[in-house]
Amino acid sequence: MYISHKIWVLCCRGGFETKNFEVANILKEIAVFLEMDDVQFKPRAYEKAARSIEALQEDVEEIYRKGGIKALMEIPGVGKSIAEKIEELIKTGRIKYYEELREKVPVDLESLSGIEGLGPKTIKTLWQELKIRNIEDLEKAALAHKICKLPGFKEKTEQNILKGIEFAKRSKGRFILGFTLPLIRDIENRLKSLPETKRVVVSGSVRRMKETIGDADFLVISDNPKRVMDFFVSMPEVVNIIGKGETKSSVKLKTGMDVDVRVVPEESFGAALQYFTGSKDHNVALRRIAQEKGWKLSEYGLFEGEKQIAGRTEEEIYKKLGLQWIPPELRENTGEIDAARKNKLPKLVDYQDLRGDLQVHSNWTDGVNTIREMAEEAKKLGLEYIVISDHSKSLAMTGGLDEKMLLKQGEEIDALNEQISGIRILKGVELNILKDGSLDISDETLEELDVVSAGIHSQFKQSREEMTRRVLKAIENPNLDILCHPTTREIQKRDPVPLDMDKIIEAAKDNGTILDIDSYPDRLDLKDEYIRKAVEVGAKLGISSDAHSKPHLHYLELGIAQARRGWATAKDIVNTRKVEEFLKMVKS
Ligand code: DGT
Ligand code: CA
Ligand code: CA
Ligand code: ZN
Repeated sequence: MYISHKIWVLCCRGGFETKNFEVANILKEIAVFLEMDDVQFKPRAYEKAARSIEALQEDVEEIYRKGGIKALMEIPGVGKSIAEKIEELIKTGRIKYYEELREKVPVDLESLSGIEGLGPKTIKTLWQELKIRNIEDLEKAALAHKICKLPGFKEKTEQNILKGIEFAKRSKGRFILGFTLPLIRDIENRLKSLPETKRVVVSGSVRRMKETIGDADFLVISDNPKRVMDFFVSMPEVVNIIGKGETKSSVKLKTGMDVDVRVVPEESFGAALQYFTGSKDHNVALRRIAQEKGWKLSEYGLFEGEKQIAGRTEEEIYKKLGLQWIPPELRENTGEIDAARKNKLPKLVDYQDLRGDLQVHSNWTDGVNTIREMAEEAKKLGLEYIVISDHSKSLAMTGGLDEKMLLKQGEEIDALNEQISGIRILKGVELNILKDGSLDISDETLEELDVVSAGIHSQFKQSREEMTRRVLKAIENPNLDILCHPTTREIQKRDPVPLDMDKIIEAAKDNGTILDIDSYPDRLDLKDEYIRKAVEVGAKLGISSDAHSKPHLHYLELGIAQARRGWATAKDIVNTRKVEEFLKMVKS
């Protein structure tokens, strides 16, 4: 069982600003600055700490307040030196070390390093040679063919930079849900803790659990809207009040994201929730059904003439319209309304349904925590098993394991299973699918493991035919159990590799290979459309956190949301099964 929702409520207390986002961003930037100067190891350490902190359920400032530097050092990946820098930020509002690094290369790192293919070294060179500070400068220089004239740069580099800029423009103004959710839930809990609020709900794309969101839309029931609005616009992370009224206010946060709050009457709450949850296309279709019946549907209710006939709850609105209540994750007008009319909505996999996690990394490779720590944390979350799937040898940058190390890790897992009760640790690996579709660990060794996963991690630039052939070959390998992050996309960063997904899904079904839904916030790979195809075809699906430190285990929630948006039921997801049954499915 996975109890994410309960955990959020337990961990997030209200009343103060969440520093996590700011801390994580600064640490990530320090990593990039250090990499510019060829510093060894440290960049990875800063990056890992940042990745842990952005996934934390608790505010770092609160952690510090309660336990000082020592408590900070218990955050996975945070050592003494990083802890001291976080302390400095909390105490003084700045980190001197970071400011000194910034002075040397004063560029807009956050946006520049978001461009695919623009590594730290390149950013530094572009600053030194062409004084490029931000994306506008970069675009100008590329269009004027100034970049390809620099030593070591090619025409091709310039074209890739322009492509990267296009990509960044397309995703501009949207935020990756998983990285933003901790802050949104913190605000939600602060609003809930006000004596003046009777109910607080997030609607919009957040409630639909979309991969990225434009803004967050809160709905509130309150007898004293003025107090709620006063509180809302004076939250410490607000940088700009876009509008403030009795029933609606909008603010911009430090993170760049807008948040709306609407106070709505209790008797219209369901109608408002339905309307502001959207999607717009879903709403338009619903309104048409109401019109066909001679009624009118708005954010105030369902009306027959002047008389409100539904609106206090969402359920009564859908019911009046002759529909089953539709889970928010399905509300995209892609067939859910028809299904609801016929009483044929799938019973979606629930947020409590996962018993196992199919991809967990440890400090044997590029993870932060030990196998024991990961297992104990997973057990706390209610999981019954985890697959330890560290990287294999051809991913040298992660310190990937070779045959000998994998067998040695297996011995440690055997020992841990003896020592720890209440959770089973399975032996796995995340192999690299090589250019020709072969795997990088010998069959003999793979036979010793419980679960074998593989994915593409390099050589993304093949033709659609080549890439499809490569992945098909892996799927057909009898040793492979799970194809992980099948399209290898990274949201807002990298397009999926070109693949004939119909063929891949068919082949996965025919070979009994599990298609993984990687829950990491900027992966969410498979995406909803392919999940739905896999469900229709009857291919096996799995959900994994891809955790590289303890806090990342919470990301499973996002993978479950993704599965729900792909219309998957518990039966479609292999790791809703008990461990013995799961292992039987893997081996069949
Ligand atoms: P976002 O913020 O871009 O991620 O996406 P949403 O879906 O949260 O959109 P947002 O914040 O603009 O509006 C919230 C909901 O309000 C939206 O899902 C449906 C509803 N809504 C907004 N504009 C319209 C509209 O013009 N017509 C209808 N029927 N509904 C609308
Ligand atoms: Ca929204
Ligand atoms: Ca909005
Ligand atoms: Zn991977």
